[in-house]
Amino acid sequence: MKKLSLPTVLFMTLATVFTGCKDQGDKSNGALTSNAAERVYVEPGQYDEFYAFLSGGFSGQMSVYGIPSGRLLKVVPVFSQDPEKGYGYNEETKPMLNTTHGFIPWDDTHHPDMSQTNGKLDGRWIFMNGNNTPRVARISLSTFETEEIMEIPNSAGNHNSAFVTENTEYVVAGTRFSVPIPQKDMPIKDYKGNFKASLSFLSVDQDSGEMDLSFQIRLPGFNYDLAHPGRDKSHGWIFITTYNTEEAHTLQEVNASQNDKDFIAAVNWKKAEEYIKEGKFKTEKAEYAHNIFDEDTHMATSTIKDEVRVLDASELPGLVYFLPTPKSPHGCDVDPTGEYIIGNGKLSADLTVHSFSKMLDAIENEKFDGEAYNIPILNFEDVLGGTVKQPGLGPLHTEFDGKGNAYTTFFISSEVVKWNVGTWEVLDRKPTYYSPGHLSIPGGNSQEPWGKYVLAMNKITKDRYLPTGPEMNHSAQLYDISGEKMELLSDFPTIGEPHYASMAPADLIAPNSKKIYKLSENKHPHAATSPADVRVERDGNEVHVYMTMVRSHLNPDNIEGIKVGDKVYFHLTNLEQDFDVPHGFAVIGAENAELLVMPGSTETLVWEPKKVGVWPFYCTDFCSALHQEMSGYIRVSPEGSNTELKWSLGEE
Ligand SMILES: [Cu+2]
Repeated sequence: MKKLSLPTVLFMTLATVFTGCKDQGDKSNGALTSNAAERVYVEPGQYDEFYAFLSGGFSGQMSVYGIPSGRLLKVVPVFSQDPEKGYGYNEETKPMLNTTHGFIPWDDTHHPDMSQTNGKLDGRWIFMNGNNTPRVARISLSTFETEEIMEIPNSAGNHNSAFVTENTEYVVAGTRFSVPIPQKDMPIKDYKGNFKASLSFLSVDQDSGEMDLSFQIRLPGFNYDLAHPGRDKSHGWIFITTYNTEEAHTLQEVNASQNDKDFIAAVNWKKAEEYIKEGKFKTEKAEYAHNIFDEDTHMATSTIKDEVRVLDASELPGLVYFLPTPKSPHGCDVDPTGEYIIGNGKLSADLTVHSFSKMLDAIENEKFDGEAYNIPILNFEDVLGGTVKQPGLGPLHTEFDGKGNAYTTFFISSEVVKWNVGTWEVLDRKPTYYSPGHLSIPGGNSQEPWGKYVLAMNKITKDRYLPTGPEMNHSAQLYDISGEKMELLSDFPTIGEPHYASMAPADLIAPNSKKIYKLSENKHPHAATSPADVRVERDGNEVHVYMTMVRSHLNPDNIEGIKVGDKVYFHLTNLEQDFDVPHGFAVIGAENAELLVMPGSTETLVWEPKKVGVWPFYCTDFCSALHQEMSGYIRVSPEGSNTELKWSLGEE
């Protein structure tokens, strides 16, 4: 066994001490003031002031909460199949989960980021990463549906993603793990110097939101963790934390913690655009899927693309610089002015803050302290903007309130610490229950935060709720940060493992929320928008049922002439034109899920009956007083029988 380094031993010891529960805090709810309840209470019929969009971590989805109440408003399926909504099970959305590895019905979501205009949140879309099979999704904040998924080639572990630049020019996605590029069969021990990393720039169409993989930057074979685009004065740059600059391929917990400092990579993407214009890229073969949900037809298509433009940072001067940052930095956060870049060194006693203007000055005067793979390393002292001395243990992430303060989560010492940007003085600290990862302030990673609340997303819940077996749902905690001191207001359980959350004022989102899909605009090729369109058609052993749904019947509700061995496509159109009247559809023995069809739209469920009989189907979503009557029968005859194909509604 190799010798453990001192910082690692220290980290492990502290982890044991601090991730215990109860004994370190007050067993009460931790709220300081008696009116905390009033401040999170939203009266029946009243609305929350903010939306919070939380990644679902290993659930693969995004959950939407109201803040300050902590009420769960919706779970939006993104990378995982969702039987509740039929997402990834119905014929329309299956192509959304297509990749070059095949149909991948799950992923690990980490960082939702909202579109911005002039450095301010604009409430149009949320972009979010799939960590495992590298992908970036775009979710509409009008329909609250996933409209697009782009696979990221030459990447492995798309953790460092998805980050939106100041005018949503790009969504930036970096690889966590370095790998052979292109992938090939080679010994793992030959990692060092041979594995490489990619940073992808997905351009965004400003009308449709559609993404395109514009180019990639090839980087040395370190691990790339988190990033933030510059803003205001640093617009045009993106800052990315690295770890494992040791390029270790085994026992990383020891071998990737040897160097005193890793790096923040400062990437000049405006320079990258110039290089692209000058043709300094290589076009490389790389297959990746691009999946789009069409707004008019409500059907997704998956296209496999096969090329990417690559800029090599080791060959193109001025593209990337390394800022030495102690010690295995995790979060990388940029303050609202764009001047300060905060490196949250997981194993570091202090928080290191780099200065953007000092960085530019150091670059101009070539104050370099060596290079890594031909990329200049800037001198630590020359770029240092400030140090927050011993603010806590295990810093992970920082956000800003727009009033000159920063808030950092400390995983090991389980707390949120408020400090001043500029004097670097610690102003306040409050415990979290327990071990927070990210935190979020509405607009807290933009030029214009709404510094009223901070939400800490805790990894460990332990004794905060009634026990629910060996696992407790992760917990979020809401703090009021409008005053000088933070005040803990409430706890609420979350879904999966929320990493980051994007929060925004309700006024920015709610007015644009879609109420219905207009039936007159339904362009689904299998829609039945009137009784005249209702029919059943056979084509060999494929049967297509064109069915409508309206309170409180399915049309047709009697179908005969189906045989064992048939493949039945139920195309359901919801004729309702009222807000919040979806109808569901389920049929016995279906191997997929239900359908949940929104007003005015069409969805398709495939059913392969295996047993002879007369089988019921029904509406799953309680829609009217006569919802229980919203059902029908389908008769399945033996294979080869000559039962006549017929369908009806209301015939005796
Ligand atoms: Cu119904």
